Amino acid sequence: MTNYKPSLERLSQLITLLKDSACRRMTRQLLNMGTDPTQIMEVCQKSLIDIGHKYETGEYFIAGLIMAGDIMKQIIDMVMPYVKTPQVPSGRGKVLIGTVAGDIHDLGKNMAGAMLTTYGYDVKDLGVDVRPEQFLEETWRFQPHIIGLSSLMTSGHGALTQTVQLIRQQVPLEARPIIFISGAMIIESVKKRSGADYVVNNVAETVFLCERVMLEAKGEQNAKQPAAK
Ligand code: B12
Repeated sequence: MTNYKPSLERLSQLITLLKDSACRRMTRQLLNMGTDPTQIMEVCQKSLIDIGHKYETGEYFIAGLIMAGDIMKQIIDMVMPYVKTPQVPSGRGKVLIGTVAGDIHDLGKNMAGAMLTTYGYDVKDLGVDVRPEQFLEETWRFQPHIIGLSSLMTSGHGALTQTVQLIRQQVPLEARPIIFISGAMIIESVKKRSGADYVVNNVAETVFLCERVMLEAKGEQNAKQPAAK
């Protein structure tokens, strides 16, 4: 068997070839070498997009998607403990997340949830196949600052739009959460049509935007407070 030097490029090839034990070995080697865990996750995400294309073109079947999901989950589990926990206090903001109705893809959502928890956010995860009414109910109960909706399939865009619009219609302006949408098939036009505030494409972007939203919210709160005498 050829011995390859550990590299992100090789990991990507191994994922695309669905070699699960070799992927685990390579991930372990990369982590031991001090590779940035978020870089490993980005490589995985890209490789899974390639696998999606192979499924579309008939090179891989549903079993390929299942194996890819399984490999991704194993790599996330190995990598997460290596994500450096910043020195942040807890209770930085409340984030409600879930995958929209009709969709059971959850790896990206779980990754985003784990990362936000690490960064001190209070995350409530509603799971997968979540109806718009469930998101609304939990918005009343949990009162999130941010809602993150995951939708990996084009067929889920209707549910995404319904969810955003239901929350927009029912929640009064002063309590209105910022809504993020995310997933493989989401493009800017979907954001416009749905009425969501932001599209996020990866976990780094998600954390960055949450920080920005919370800073802006705090700024507004301070502006409303009477100046100290
Ligand atoms: C793995 C996989 C599966 C696994 C999912 C396992 C799991 N537990 O999630 C299984 C096998 C179950 C599956 C099933 C199906 N799948 Co599938 N799947 C994929 C695949 C290959 C990878 C998805 C993935 O996990 N990516 C890795 C993660 C980390 O990336 P991500 O989801 O993009 O998430 C990142 C960001 O978007 C963001 N993010 C994501 N979610 C969230 C949420 C929040 C709150 C935040 C803040 C951020 C955030 O952060 C993440 C990390 O950076 C994609 C291909 C692709 N292009 O993505 C197809 C894909 C999504 N699947 C597809 C299809 C067609 C199906 C099936 C219909 C197949 C079938 N015939 O049954 C079923 C659908 C079942 C259903 N009703 O939901 C199509 C959808 C095509 C379309 N136009 O709609 C795709 C695009 C493949 C393709 N190119 O054809 N699938």
